[in-house]
Amino acid sequence: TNPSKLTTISKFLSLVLRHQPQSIGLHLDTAGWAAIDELLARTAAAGKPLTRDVLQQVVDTSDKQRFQISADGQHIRANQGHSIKVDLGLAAVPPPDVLYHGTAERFLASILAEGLSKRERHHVHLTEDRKVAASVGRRYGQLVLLQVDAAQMARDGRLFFRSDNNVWLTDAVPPHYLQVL
Ligand code: HQG
Repeated sequence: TNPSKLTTISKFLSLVLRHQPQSIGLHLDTAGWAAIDELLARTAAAGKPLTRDVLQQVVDTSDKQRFQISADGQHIRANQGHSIKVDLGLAAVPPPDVLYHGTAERFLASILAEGLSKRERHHVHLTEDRKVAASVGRRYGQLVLLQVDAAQMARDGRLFFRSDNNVWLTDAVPPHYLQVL
């Protein structure tokens, strides 16, 4: 399957596993898992037939490891990025001293006034990797790279979670922890 087809399928999986499972009548459990058999049946019924092989290829080739297949091979979920209510069961872990967030210039005034908020998702998404932050920010427009004083946030009692694909998650980042790079 060619890369652009895999990207299209990956975007479709992000939609149904993070945001709108009901759009194809898919059921996710409380931890965000969908039964693969059901996913294949629902996608076929929605006119977007998918095979198990292709699904595995999407999981294996995802640049950010967006999805995981359960140990028994029967279920799939998104590692992070949900807007629907799911409990990924992540434990709070101490963050690295510094984390990054990429955003667009047009959001900057609001972010410096209110801090980073989680918007439609469950958490604010941060990364250890400046390049990843930059590519996320460029999706929205003229890039602004923000540095987050995670060490100070942790000392102040704020919790951090790390998704299985190494995205750092926290509830909110007030402006005094932010520095524009
Ligand atoms: C902005 C990618 C105005 C925020 C990444 C961002 C991530 C504010 C947008 C994942 C604001 C929210 C998530 C405020 C935050 N005023 N704008 N107070 N606070 N914003 O998509 O972090 O490729 O919900 O800067 O790797 O961009 O999808 O979050 O621009 O993990 O797998 O509001 O998406 O992963 O946007 O990206 P999002 P995000 P995937």
